[in-house]
Amino acid sequence: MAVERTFVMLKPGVLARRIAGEIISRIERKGFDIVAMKLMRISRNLAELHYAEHAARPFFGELVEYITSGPVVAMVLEGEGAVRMMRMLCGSTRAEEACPGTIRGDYAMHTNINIIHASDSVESAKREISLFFREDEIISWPDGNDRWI
Ligand code: FUP
Repeated sequence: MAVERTFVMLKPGVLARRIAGEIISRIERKGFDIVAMKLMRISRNLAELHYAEHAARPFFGELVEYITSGPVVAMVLEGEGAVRMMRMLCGSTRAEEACPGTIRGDYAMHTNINIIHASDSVESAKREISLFFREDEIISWPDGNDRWI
């Protein structure tokens, strides 16, 4: 399977609940390479660009308000089939449909504050990564990095 990059964001509720470490731990345990990560407060403009596809939806205002309400952790993950793999780890968008064992299934009660974002395709990932990171902020893991474990 091809190595892909995906964009992941831990939403403000994660930082507010002090569970960022737990969520990042699940991502690490699964085996992704974290190739970029930053704590940031996103602007309204960036939030609107990121969620542009939902601009006409009734929940858009609330979504932008939530995502800009406090710090987020933005990440780029790399791995074989990383886009689909990370979506599986997150679970369904809708809180009531997210299976136990997934991040949303285990941590989210409400769809509108569903804890985590992960790109839904390789194309979305490219667009989202370029909104949040400069190319020189993304690192490559050296071959043979496992010798330090
Ligand atoms: P996902 O790709 O799983 O994040 O899902 P969507 O792109 O469909 O939705 C993006 C965000 O919009 C969700 F994370 C939460 C919010 N949303 C709602 O608040 N209500 C909805 O009915 C659907 C999405």
